[in-house]
Amino acid sequence: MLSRVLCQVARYFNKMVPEVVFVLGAPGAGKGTQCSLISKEYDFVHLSAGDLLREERQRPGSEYGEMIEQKIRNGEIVPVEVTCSLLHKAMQKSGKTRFLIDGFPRNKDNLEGWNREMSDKTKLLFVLFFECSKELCTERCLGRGAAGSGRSDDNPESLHKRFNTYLKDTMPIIEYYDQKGLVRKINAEVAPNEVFKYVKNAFESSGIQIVN
Ligand code: UP5
Ligand code: MG
Repeated sequence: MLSRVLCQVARYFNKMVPEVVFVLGAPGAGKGTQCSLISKEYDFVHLSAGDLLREERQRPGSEYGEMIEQKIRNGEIVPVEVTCSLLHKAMQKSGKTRFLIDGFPRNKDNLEGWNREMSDKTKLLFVLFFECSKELCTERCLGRGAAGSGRSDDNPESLHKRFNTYLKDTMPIIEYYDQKGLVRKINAEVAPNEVFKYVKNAFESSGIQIVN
């Protein structure tokens, strides 16, 4: 009897620990598109680190605005203290407990900062990794830029830098999680709805149910 009660208490407190899925992949691989689809069917809040940084850049009086713009335009990565604090605040503000963290952690500084500040406050479920060729990703981002995305990094020069950063800094992070058996690789070269079918398989095989 006592052990059953203790088990229930443990489960209750476990549920309180926010659960996160990191969503990684090259610029234009479809992270944001898939996160929107996931958050419609699953009980996960989509938090895009890039969107949070772009919002902070626009916030009147932000002490980081200029630095963020410079980093984004140059395809460089913003110091983790800034990004992690924006993510933490957004998690708290949502009042929810399950999060898709889109586009983070993307380098060693991000990983170490998250591990220092957040890893014992959260549970990492797995890492979704969208695999897509450089050619296709570039075509998608340039297409989005031509269609008026307004993103200061959807141009050939910034894209070249974003890709270099992705290969040099982000791939080692994906490999780090892969060695821990946490990476779910997704073929992101097909149409969005087809990609989403693979995503659903990944969620299902991790025991996560559709809610809507
Ligand atoms: N599209 C999507 N899926 C498609 C499909 N299957 N078939 C055909 N077209 C598809 O999609 C990109 C475009 O492709 C869209 O037009 C879409 O319709 C189409 P999207 O879903 O936006 O792809 P995504 O992978 O999200 O691409 P994004 O450009 O957002 O990726 P990045 O990782 O480059 O951008 P992010 O916003 O995460 O980061 C931008 C910058 O912010 C970074 O370079 C960095 O400077 C900074 N940053 C940090 O410093 N730290 C962080 O933690 C995060 C960001
Ligand atoms: Mg995105």
